[in-house]
Amino acid sequence: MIKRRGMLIVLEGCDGCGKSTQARKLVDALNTTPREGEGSLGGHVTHAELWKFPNRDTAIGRLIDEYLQNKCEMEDHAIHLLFAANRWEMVPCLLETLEKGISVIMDRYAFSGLAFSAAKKKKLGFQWCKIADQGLPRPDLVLYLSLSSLEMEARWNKKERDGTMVYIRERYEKVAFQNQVQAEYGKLMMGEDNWHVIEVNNKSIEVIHRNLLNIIKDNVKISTEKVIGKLWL
Ligand code: T5A
Ligand code: NA
Repeated sequence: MIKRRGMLIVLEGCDGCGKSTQARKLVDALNTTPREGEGSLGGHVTHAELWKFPNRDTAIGRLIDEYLQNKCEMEDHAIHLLFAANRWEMVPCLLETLEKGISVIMDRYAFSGLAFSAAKKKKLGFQWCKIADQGLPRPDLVLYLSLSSLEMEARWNKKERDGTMVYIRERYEKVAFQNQVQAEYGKLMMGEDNWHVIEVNNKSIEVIHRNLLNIIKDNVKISTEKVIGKLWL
């Protein structure tokens, strides 16, 4: 039997679209041995881990956390590079994990870095924003959860983080800004064969979950037989 690497699956979308909820459910589903007759992934994915960016637990991540909570200010280019550095510092561990055959469900990645920075009024420039993340491990799948502005805002008011409810809005949680972010994501997904857009308005958590699981199922064999690629190279 061929030893397969793990899959790298990224969830993207605006703030509050349900990435973290879905990421947790996907990891649980992939780690559960399917019962007879249930949608098995054919034994291709037997173990999965949940990862998240920004990773607020590292020294760089703590700076990012302060910035997002409006506890400090940072020049736009500088914070963009910190977000990218926060991904690069995890690359050796990420590659090792995939190599072991463990799949990674990633709650945000370089696409957030680009969409949020490029959406800023003092434009940093789309191409400039891309450079810092060029060469990162390229995801096998990007699952983009698309949510309307109206429903988005309602969700910000009942946000949970690490088991506790958070009522304070973070820096980017403004509708006009998020609309611009969605436009930047639109540019990013153009011509990409590994992106899937999932409309999530008025859909239950369970329905979206099954939708995502089916997409993974359709792609698992082909992904795990290929060498992991390099992003934007
Ligand atoms: N950022 C990030 C950058 O600028 N550059 C970068 O490089 C990176 C990586 C923090 C911010 O950092 C920016 C982007 C962000 O602005 P974050 O920590 O991922 O990023 O924070 P958020 O995206 O804001 O995370 P949220 O927790 O707000 O959003 P999620 O994870 O998309 O949503 P989730 O799952 O927590 O759900 C939100 C609420 O909706 C409910 C949930 O129960 C919860 O209350 N919900 C549903 N309700 C109804 N129907 C459904 N189907 C639902 N699914 C979830
Ligand atoms: Na989240």
